[in-house]
Amino acid sequence: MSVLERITSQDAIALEDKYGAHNYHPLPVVLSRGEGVYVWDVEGKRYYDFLSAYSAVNQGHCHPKIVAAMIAQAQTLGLTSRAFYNDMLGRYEKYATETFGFDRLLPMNTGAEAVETALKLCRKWAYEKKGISENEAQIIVCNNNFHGRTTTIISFSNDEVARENFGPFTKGFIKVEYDNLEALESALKKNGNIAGFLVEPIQGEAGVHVPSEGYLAGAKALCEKYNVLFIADEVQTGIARTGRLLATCGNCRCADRHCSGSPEVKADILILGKALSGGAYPVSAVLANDGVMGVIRPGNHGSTFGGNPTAAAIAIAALEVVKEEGLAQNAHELGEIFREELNAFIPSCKLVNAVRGKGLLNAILINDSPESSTAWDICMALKENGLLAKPTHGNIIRFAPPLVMDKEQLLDCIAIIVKTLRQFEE
Ligand code: IF1
Repeated sequence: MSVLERITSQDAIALEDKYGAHNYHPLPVVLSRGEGVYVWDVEGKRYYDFLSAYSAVNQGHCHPKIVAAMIAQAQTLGLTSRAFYNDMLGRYEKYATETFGFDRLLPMNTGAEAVETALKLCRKWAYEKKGISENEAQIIVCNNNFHGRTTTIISFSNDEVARENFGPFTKGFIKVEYDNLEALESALKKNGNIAGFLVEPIQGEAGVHVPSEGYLAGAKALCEKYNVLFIADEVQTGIARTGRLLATCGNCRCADRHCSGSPEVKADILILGKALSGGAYPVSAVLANDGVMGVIRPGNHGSTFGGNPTAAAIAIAALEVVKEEGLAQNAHELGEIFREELNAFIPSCKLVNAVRGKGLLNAILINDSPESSTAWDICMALKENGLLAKPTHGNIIRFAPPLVMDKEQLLDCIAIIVKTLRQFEE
């Protein structure tokens, strides 16, 4: 069988089982095509994609404008490395810094690389600007965080499955309770060597935990009070997912009228990834103003693919799509409908305790133990009914469709979710 011959789902799964590392436990569906809010399996069945590749495909699968930009650039000049200049990077850096309201951008590829970059930048700023003694810098993170899977990042994770037998771990991190300003201030008071506070505006993997109103602004104010950098990991919440261009917003210059961002919540270091490319290509970035980014000098940091012309062309197109198609406003409006409809349904459904989220990053809490297979079984039934979603931890199912979904499609998806939950009740 030639590598590109059509194969059955069963064959595809068998190949991965035999030749691939078993580092995932995917839902048993083999996808072969995507367009907008839909994906198709190899047998031709169509599904609504309610995961969006973990919020990387905000602009919808295979968005024509993004794909066209990728093809055009890849056929012209794909990669130069940063040993030389190229004619796309500066244009991308200008467009993105103006879009998000920062002086400078450091281009990387994956979200984890951007998080690592932000940690290095924060430490270097602490030694060279704040005057913390070399190798003494501490960065505060939150319990139940998810920032990626490198050895340093799992060093401050409390997910034992992600940590087991990967030590020794990187030092210099202090964990505090998420959404608890007293805990944050207590850590800041206790230790004079704090360089930064790394936080997800909404904890996605932990189960779409939306913090209390005022938490992010309060955390930012505490960072200012103690001269500590506020580092926002918007890899999953950014790029219009939560109903605004950024969940922390701040003074970004997003076009959507809904944005009620307040400058108090503007990050000192902003981390972007996933939908920065619309899911077409690994593109991530770290943005900061000159007072922070100015500590980086030639040779301090880099990456073969970071800032390549193809990534630059794709990211410009992906950001233009967000603005041209009003995706933040759409995510806000459809998110309101989603939670309203599910909140109306939940009282009549013993299986679901609650729905929570912001914009089109939502989750339902299943009324069963995290160790149960109920959430997984519900996702298997959703798959049969034409909608793909996956549990985060045990009893929580994340719902995150592409932001290009329209109201009719959303209502169709809600009907599928309600029908499936009803089937489980019988
Ligand atoms: C997996 C989770 C989501 C992220 C935030 C950095 C990164 C991620 C807030 C790293 C990546 C992905 C990774 C993927 C599954 C998915 C995920 F379930 F793992 F936690 F979305 F919630 N910051 N999240 O969410 O970005 O290096 O992956 O590009 O590892 O299984 P990356």
